[in-house]
Amino acid sequence: MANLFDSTLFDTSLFDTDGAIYMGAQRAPEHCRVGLFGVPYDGTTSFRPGTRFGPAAIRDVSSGLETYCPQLDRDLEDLPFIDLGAVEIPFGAPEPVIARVQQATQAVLELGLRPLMLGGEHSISSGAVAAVAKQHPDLVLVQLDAHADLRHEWLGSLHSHACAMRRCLEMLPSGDLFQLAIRSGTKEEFKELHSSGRLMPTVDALRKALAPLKGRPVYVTVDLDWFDPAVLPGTGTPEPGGYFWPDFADLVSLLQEHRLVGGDVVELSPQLDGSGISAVLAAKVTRSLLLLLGGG
Ligand SMILES: [Mn+2]
Repeated sequence: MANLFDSTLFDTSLFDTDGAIYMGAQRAPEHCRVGLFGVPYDGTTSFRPGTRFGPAAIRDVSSGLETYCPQLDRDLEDLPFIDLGAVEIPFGAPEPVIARVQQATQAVLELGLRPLMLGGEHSISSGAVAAVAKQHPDLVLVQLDAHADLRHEWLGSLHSHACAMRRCLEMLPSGDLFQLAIRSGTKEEFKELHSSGRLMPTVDALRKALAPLKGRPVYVTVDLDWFDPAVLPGTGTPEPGGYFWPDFADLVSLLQEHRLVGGDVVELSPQLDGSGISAVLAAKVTRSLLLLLGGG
């Protein structure tokens, strides 16, 4: 496997730098604030696989975007960030993959960088959240998703992507999880969403809930199926009735007022969308999160 790093600062065997790089990124961690990495894994995907191709597709199309974000009035060219490539993972069962993700995220944190992970399926998030919550025990978690992902197990696996948030919650000492505008799940999951007070029906509701937590470290996990299938058809479990760019932009404004310390963008399955617009949307979400992570 190729290794382009010239760094003695960390274990470079954790990452593979074959393939494209996200626009504007560096390959050396010196002077960087944010560490981007991909996890090309779709081992538990229940309906339509293909998220293993997500990180590469996001990088490929990123060069078609501007580096400047008018909403944030920030430019990626002014933000030194590293694209570490893909985490080297074994295919098959999720447990060793999640352990590897935790190890890789830990390495990114030890470099003094804020991690941004590109999936891959949603089950990988618990590995990243575990590492970030170890550094920030008061971490607050915000989830964008069509699905509640609160199952204890699914098809015999504790680490199916349908259990992603259940596993993340176990890694979150504060228990402060906010689930934004979830629109699909079991009756039991919705009962829990309501009784726990974690379901935020709108960005405005989230704004109010986060207001007293200002200053706390925040991690945002973006399952791209939160967006409407009309604008993001390239995902394995599409769910009609979703959201659009202005809704995400509203969230970006909200996150600007908070201390974002990590995040992920998961569940892009680029081969399910021949037009390629899903990957472009995912790359733009990535740009917003990079700029938020690098900004405050
Ligand atoms: Mn989902």
